[in-house]
This record gives sequence, structure tokens and C-alpha cells, in this order.
Amino acid sequence: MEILEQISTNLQEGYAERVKKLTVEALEARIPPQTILTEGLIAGMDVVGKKFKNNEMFLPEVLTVARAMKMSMEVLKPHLAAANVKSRGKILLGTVKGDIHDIGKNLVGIMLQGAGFDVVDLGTDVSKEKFVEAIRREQPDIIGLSALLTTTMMNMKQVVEFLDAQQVRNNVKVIVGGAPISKNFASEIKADGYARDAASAVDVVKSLLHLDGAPRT
Ligand code: B12
Repeated sequence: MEILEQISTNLQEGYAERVKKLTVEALEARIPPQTILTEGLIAGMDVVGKKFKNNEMFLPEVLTVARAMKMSMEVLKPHLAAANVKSRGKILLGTVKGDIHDIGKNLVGIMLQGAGFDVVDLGTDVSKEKFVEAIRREQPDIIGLSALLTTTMMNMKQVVEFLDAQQVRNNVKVIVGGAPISKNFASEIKADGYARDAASAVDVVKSLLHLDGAPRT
């Protein structure tokens, strides 16, 4: 659909107001919110992610795009929530202590919301104590830890150990991600799952919660 393509290309250019306006128009045209998200916004973000990896796009541009995505998501969110009347589960997200990178975590959150999960985002620089407090309060099915620095990735281990020590690990699974994180590291620190990007994060969550649509491994 042409309008979805326009959403994608305008997002890639970082034209926040235009993307927001097109999102409203797409909703008025009765395009399902999930389709607007995946074939418009996420399609555009995918291109940006690839260009960024290949050094064809740089940080200030990526931040402009992320802002445009956020503005458009504000419009889309209530419609996504209404379309997925029953939540498929609750996910708590946070970037670990000492780390303020949040672009990737936010993308993971957006994708999970789009897939019908409730997402509670604790933000960045989150201490192990805050994670435990939030688990007790929110009773999530899964918590997702993000770290972008080789120094702060070790704080993930501390969080996992603290969850064990505080005996809140029984009903919650832990997934980890971020550029320096690997599958091996995830098993080393006894996390339950790892995903290399936002799309695979949705698959991992579905598979940990035994929901339909999870890829067989
Ligand atoms: C943007 C950025 C910043 C921004 C952050 C803005 C923000 N709001 O996030 C600013 C300018 C603030 C910043 C600061 C710093 N940064 Co910086 N930053 C980056 C940069 C360029 C991009 C990161 C990014 O957003 N990538 C795009 C997203 C989409 O990708 P992603 O984060 O990897 O997320 C994906 C996956 O990893 C995964 N994922 C992420 N989280 C999670 C969580 C879960 C649960 C799951 C399942 C998956 C998952 O899914 C995401 C979506 O697909 C990287 C370089 C790079 N190429 O990665 C450096 C980088 C991470 N930064 C670096 C450094 C050193 C710093 C500073 C220390 C610099 C300084 N001297 O001050 C500070 C640290 C501040 C702090 N205490 O955290 C280094 C880290 C080196 C290292 N190995 O430790 C990098 C690698 C740059 C470099 N080459 O040196 N940075």
C-alpha cells in the first residue's frame, strides 16, 4: 500500500510531523494498526538500522528518526492496545546500571507492544534493587535487560544473581540483549534467553511463554 511506503520513506528521512500525519491518515483509511507498525514504521526502521550498521547513516540522523518513530507510536499505541484486547503477557524492560543507551531497548519495547505484549519500561541506569522492586510490583512474565557497554554488561550478571538472592526468579524469565551481548554470555550469566535484535526478541519472548508463532528450534 502506497501510504505505508510513504510512512517508511518519510521515517527514514526523519520527517516526524509528516510521519505522524500519515499515520493518522492510514488509521482513518482503516489500515490495521499492526500493519501500519510492521509495514510502515518497522520497515522504515529496518532500513535505518542496516544503513547505520554500514556507516551510511550516522548518529544524529538515527536519533532524529527515533524521535519521529516515537511521535508516530504515540498515535498508534492506543489503537494497537485496542486491537490486542487481551495482553499476551507482561514484559519489564530496562537498561542496566551505569548505562544510558536506550535506542535499542526502546525498539525492543515497540516491537513487543506491536506483538500484543504489555511493556513496562523502567528506563536507563536501572539498579538491581529497582529491578526487584518493579518485579514485585508489576509481576511481569519476563524481564529484558539491555547493555551497550562492555563495562556495564557485567551488571547483568549482578541483576540475575540478585533476583536469585531475593527469591523473585521463580515466576519471571530473564532475557538479555545489546550490541556486546552474545548467546554464550547469556548462558554464562544464567539468563533464560538472548536476542540479537528487536524482531528476534519477540520470537524469544513468544517461545519462552510457549505462545503460537514462536519459531521451532
Ligand atoms: C547512540 C550511542 C550513544 C548515545 C546513546 C543515546 C541513547 N539515547 O541511547 C550517547 C551519545 C548518549 C552515547 C554515550 C556513550 N557511549 Co555510545 N554509542 C551509541 C551508538 C553509536 C549506537 C547505539 C545504538 O543506539 N544502536 C542502535 C540500536 C538499534 O542497536 P542496539 O542498541 O544494539 O539494539 C539492538 C540489539 O542490540 C537488541 N537489543 C538491545 N537491547 C536489548 C535488550 C533485550 C532484552 C533484547 C532481547 C535485545 C536488545 O535489539 C536492538 C534493536 O534491534 C554505539 C555504536 C554502535 N554502533 O552500536 C555507541 C557505543 C555503544 N557507545 C560507546 C561508548 C564508549 C559510549 C560512552 C562511554 C562514550 C563516552 N566516552 O562518554 C557513553 C556512555 C554513556 C553511558 N554511561 O551509557 C561504545 C561502547 C564500547 C564498548 N564496547 O563498551 C560504542 C560501541 C561506540 C564505540 N564504537 O566506541 N552513546
